[in-house]
Amino acid sequence: MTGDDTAIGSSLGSGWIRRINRRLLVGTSAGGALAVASAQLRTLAQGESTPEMPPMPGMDHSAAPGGHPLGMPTVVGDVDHIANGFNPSDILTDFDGGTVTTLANGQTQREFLITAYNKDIEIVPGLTFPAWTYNGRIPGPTIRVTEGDHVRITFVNAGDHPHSMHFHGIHPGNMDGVFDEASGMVQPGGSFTYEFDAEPFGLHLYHCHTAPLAAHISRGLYGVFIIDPKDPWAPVDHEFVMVTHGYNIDFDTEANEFYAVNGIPFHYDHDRYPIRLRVGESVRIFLVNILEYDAINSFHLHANFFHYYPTGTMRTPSEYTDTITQMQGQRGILEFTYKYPGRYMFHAHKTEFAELGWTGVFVVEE
Ligand SMILES: [Cu+2]
Repeated sequence: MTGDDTAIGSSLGSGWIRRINRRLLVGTSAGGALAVASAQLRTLAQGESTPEMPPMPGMDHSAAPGGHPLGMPTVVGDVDHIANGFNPSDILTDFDGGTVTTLANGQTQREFLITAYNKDIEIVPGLTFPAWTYNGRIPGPTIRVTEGDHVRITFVNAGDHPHSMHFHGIHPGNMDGVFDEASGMVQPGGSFTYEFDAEPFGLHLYHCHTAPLAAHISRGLYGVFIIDPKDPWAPVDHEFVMVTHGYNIDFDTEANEFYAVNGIPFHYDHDRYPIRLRVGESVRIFLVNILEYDAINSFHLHANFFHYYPTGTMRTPSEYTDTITQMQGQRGILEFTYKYPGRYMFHAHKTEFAELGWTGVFVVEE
């Protein structure tokens, strides 16, 4: 936490006022870059029913008279994905298996280069967040290896604070990225190589573990770490990574002002970049919650049920449901298929989070 962060935080009032402010933030700046679509705002204010949906093919709502047919708030315009250097639509399927070699003992080695650096990211149109990133993106690269692989990650700290990579999984204490330079806490300008054998199979994560921890994580220093079982998961038509997180843009360290999947709030909304599927296709989601400051996050799938594998460490699902909750650091694998064509929301079932960005849509076609 820096002095300027504190100044921004203290310029706002009590917790209650902050809670109200973060809601008004989306609603009161109509006319600016950040605004609830006016028709939607009217719908909310007057309790009107949502305007009728236009035909689905093409998803072009430009002809919808007076505005926005969504049942949820959104933002107007788009962020500059090119300047950001990443796009949540790509992050869904961007798996990094590293540079593969075979060691003398026959073991597969996978090597990665991860650099931490500061980067301003446009999180909603017209609003940039002074992020700390792994490889310039939020979340960081999805590192994907197989059980038993030797993993070698060279971590370079090009930021201006000490950082580390703390992996979830089983490894020696001196590879845990916590206490000091000898165990992988890296000063600005320094580097460290984390090295361990990948176990156990499952869906894991990595994040910075440098104090103050909450501040470092909330700035954006986290990513997904998948260890596939040696006997692989059944093949599916789609595998998607989803990291749920928030942005505490006033640095008050209490509540987030925006919530997101894979870096950009509202990105997967149905009139923006929904995720496209076909009826009958099998889908596997690697869902990781790293949300800071709010205690619990959740995932709800509309008009469908999914099999849920907590932490992805067992081959039998623990639950068949349409809603799960996750604490910070909890994660799990979801598997489902859509039976009918249509548009289906997925979102935090803490609906306040959904209205502040943690929402998306699957478009399912015949
Ligand atoms: Cu850090």
